[in-house]
Amino acid sequence: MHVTHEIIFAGRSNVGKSSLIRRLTGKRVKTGRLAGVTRKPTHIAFKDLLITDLPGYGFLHGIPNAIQERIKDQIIHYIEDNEDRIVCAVQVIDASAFCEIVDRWQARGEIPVDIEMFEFLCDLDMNIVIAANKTDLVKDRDHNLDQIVERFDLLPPWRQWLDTVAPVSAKKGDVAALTTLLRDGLHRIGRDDLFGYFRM
Ligand SMILES: Nc1nc2c(ncn2[C@@H]2O[C@H](COP(=O)(O)OP(=O)(O)O)[C@@H](O)[C@H]2O)c(=O)[nH]1
Ligand SMILES: [Mg+2]
Repeated sequence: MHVTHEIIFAGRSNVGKSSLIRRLTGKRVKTGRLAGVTRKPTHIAFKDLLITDLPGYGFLHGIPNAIQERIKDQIIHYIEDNEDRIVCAVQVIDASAFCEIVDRWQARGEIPVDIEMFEFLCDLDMNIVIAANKTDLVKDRDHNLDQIVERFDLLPPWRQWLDTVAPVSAKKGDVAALTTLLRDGLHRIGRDDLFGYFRM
């Protein structure tokens, strides 16, 4: 069927993009043999809706900087090329490591790649969902999420952003918050018929 809508999953390598898609849809996306080395977007199709698992961006041990930059450029181009059909951009982060990584980049005077990606998606006026994954590893969840939204320049408390932030754990199968936001997005474009493809 001709693809008219798309939901993309973007995020650093190893944050759990592929695991989340598997939990949400019950379908396995092809993954590279080594974590994070998937260079090309991989897809699942439900009728005219495409689910896209984008390559991981950001530093990854053992992969040269030039290649990492090229992957990031490819992701940006992919999103720009398909902008019109993307109904939701899910930006996946590792809630247990996010703040530390962002602060480390900022201390070096660099823009953290996650923040750069978020701003890029905002500039395109995308419907963005931040999927804060690996919450099973986090002790004080509310505090952690407050710290996370602050780094995205969203005013805490995080519960003010329930339409943007979905705390999840792909590992525990706790993805209802994300399913709800994706279904909301589909409902807004009159596509309740696709609800069934996303599990609670
Ligand atoms: N503790 C924990 N580990 C997770 C979770 N989701 C994914 N992982 C693990 O994180 C690693 C990377 O997951 P993957 O889905 O391949 O990440 P991707 O590179 O973003 O697609 C794997 O070892 C997963 O088992 C989660 O919610 N909690
Ligand atoms: Mg993956």
